[in-house]
Amino acid sequence: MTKALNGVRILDFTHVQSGPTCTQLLAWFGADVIKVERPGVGDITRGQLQDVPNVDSLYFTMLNHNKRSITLDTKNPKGKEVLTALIKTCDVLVENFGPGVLDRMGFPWEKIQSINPKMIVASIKGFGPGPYEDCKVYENVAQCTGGAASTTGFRDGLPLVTGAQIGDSGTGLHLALGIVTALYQRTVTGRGQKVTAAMQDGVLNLARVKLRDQQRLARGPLKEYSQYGEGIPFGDAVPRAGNDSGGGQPGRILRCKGWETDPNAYIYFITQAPVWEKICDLIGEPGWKTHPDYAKPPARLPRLKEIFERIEQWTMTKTKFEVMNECNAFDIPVGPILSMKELAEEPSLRHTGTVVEVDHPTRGKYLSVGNPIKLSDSITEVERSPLLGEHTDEILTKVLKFTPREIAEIKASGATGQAPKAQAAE
Ligand code: CAO
Repeated sequence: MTKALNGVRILDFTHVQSGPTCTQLLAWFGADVIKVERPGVGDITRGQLQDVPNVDSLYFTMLNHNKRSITLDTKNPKGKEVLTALIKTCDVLVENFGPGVLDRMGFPWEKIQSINPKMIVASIKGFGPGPYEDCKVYENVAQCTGGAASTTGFRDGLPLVTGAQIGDSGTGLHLALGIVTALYQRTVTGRGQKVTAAMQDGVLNLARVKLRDQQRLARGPLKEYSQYGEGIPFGDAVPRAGNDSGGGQPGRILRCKGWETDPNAYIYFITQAPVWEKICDLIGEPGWKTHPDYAKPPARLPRLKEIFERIEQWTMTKTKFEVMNECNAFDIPVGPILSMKELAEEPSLRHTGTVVEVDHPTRGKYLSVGNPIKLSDSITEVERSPLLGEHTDEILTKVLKFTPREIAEIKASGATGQAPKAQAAE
């Protein structure tokens, strides 16, 4: 079966997490992704958080499926020739180097355009143009500078970062959309273009509802925030809201049976207005359906603490899965707090390919997250990540079509480093 992006070739200059997330998605949709890595070193994550000595880490393998790897020293003159050949043959160059790196390498936008006017150059940087544009950025820096940390956590505690990688993987997702959009526009214009996604911008986009609340705050207190019901005044910036719902339907995390020993025996419970009467019946408070203090959403807002404490008395008598089943029978939206262990073992996620087992020549079998985006006509097959430089010869010969003599010169120059490990082992 053909894949959606068959025929698209990506020069993948990405490293760490944000860029690799983007190119992995494109590879899953069928693009030929050629990852260019520094000889002997490669993507730094190969060696970070290693759980098995001298084996590509899970950090690397889980972000670089379905790619080919070529080792290339792009500061070596022969390496620059190979890079030029890659630019000629690829449709998109994706990079998330520190600011100015591509220019210092001798490949600014103008030069890339002169080599291949159809090339799309897609970049992730920490910040867009402005006072911080030259700064290097990692995940938590982006979460803090994009408005997520100031609005996450409890009012009386520190700002918090979230485990979801909204700065790295979130921006990778944004960039992937920019790339396919530019590819689509190129079918009309015939031209490449620059696509940039700044991590600060990506996080702010995901924290959009908090900028909404910032403006609402100018017109009065945020009534769905717990602190309103607790009579605590608001300041001039959106406060941290704990586990309050970010939408118009109040919600909280509540204890379930076993919470004393299980750190994940909790459920997110939403008191959605259309199902309020069903909630009242379920928890044994039918009188609240008509009582003026509880019947209508505005009357409930100052009483949310008391209401959720009463609901929690009920959830604590059941496991999180029992609450899930009983509530969903009445269309009441709830979310059990699922641990990574539970997700890894969940059969339905294995069935859809969202959690996949992958075999790797030096690591053996490991679990990964597959493609979360499902296309009915472009099925994702998750293939293991490449060993460092595994496809160097294949790319020089079959993609770039260098002659044996040219390849010998390239190798003799040291541009591709020493013989790749995978081939040495063969
Ligand atoms: N051959 C030769 N040199 C290479 C090379 C290759 N194949 N690949 C990279 N290099 C060189 C670069 O040319 C650069 O050299 P100079 O600084 O001399 O120009 C050098 O490697 C370092 O590149 P870098 O600045 O990208 O890497 P770093 O480890 O210093 O910084 C990071 C890492 C992530 C902070 C930075 O790349 C960055 O800010 N990226 C943009 C934001 C981003 O994506 N952050 C998320 C990372 S995931 O948490």
